[in-house]
Amino acid sequence: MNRKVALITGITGQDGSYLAELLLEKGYEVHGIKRRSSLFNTERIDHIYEDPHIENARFKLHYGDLTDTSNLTRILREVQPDELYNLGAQSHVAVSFEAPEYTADVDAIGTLRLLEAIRFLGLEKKTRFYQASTSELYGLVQEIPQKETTPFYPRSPYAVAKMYAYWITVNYRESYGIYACNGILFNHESPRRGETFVTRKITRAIANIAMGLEPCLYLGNMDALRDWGHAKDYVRMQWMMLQQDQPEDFVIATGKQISVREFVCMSAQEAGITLAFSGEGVDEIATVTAVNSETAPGVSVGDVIVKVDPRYFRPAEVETLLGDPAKAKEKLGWVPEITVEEMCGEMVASDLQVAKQHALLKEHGYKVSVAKE
Ligand code: NDP
Ligand code: GDR
Repeated sequence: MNRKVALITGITGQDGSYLAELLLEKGYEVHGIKRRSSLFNTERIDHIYEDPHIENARFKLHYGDLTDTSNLTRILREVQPDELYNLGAQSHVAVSFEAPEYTADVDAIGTLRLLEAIRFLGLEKKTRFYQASTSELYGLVQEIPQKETTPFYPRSPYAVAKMYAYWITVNYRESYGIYACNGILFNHESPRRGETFVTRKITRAIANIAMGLEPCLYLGNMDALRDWGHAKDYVRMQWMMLQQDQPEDFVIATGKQISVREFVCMSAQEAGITLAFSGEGVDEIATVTAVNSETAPGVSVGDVIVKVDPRYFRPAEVETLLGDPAKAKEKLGWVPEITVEEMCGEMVASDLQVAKQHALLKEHGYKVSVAKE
């Protein structure tokens, strides 16, 4: 049978899990690279896992790491992918200030390692390459909204590493004729988003606060503006980019932006909590002004449930990002289908479900620990 073969780095992450689902639905054989970890780290893909003993299994995992050249080359030689999606990365901007060298190794040189493996194995004409580029490349924005031609001005070790990855992808396309493209993706979220990114941190904390499991959410810069979309819409576009006749780079965004503060209000509202913000800078707080006691039994009017903690400020901040997805719409017919309001609703509902289970356990005397950064 002649089915397409895809290899995904970062398959255990948010995007990797949605992309793997999409490709399996499309009939691909999907291979993924997962890191060795002392605990299972496959929660996001357990529902699509196939026992390797099953004949003709279409979903296969390989141990690997973007810092390990020989391992990546061996996996590529074994899998011989038609499409290679490089989604693996140390993807947290704030963490990249703490671990800049590691971030550069994984996010910048890791990309080079994959492109070199394609070349070394003579797969230039076979393997199409997708690079997970980012709106963080625009950093200190030079133009509003940002499109494919907007100059870059990265503002973190993460963004600088991703800038190398962006250009090495372009360079290998131009130098060796590899079908390689960059998706310049603006922030995208989902119930599977990592718990330390701001949207998920907010929806998870609001759910826990609503159920009386924690008292307060601590945030950094609440003025930051982001163009937030849904990961499901964005992985569809990753696949579409590799199906064109010619490789090109595309901005993927919704074209709308809201602030972190607005996302907090939206999430609280989803849980039946109305908030009023007061104070400025590090003294800003959010107080409950109305509450539906059925949906948020753990909260009362007058409670202060959001505060600022300067610990979450970054050495250099990206204040505002707003994408222009016109090229993606024009050339590929791509438009996002899920609004930020719908996405927020889905995330809060999912986190409330977990919080309710935890509250029930607590009520019956079981110890419940709510992991936080
Ligand atoms: P996640 O952080 O959810 O997933 C990152 C993945 O990379 C995980 O599977 C992780 O493994 C893996 N990984 C981390 N370090 C290594 C390593 N050294 N070797 C191999 N794998 C590694 O990110 P997202 O799914 O949100 O994002 C996917 C990609 O898109 C990333 O490259 C990110 O930088 C980029 N991006 C994301 C955007 C977003 O808003 N989500 C926007 C623009 C770009 P493990 O599970 O073991 O930690
Ligand atoms: P970002 O996402 O840095 O845009 O990178 P994140 O959700 O971490 O931050 C968005 C904005 O919110 C502000 N913020 C906080 N952020 C976090 N994480 N925690 C807080 O407590 C907090 N308070 C305020 C941040 O300062 C920032 O301005 C994401 C990642 O997925 C990258 O991999 C990807 O490339 C970009 O999106 C596009």
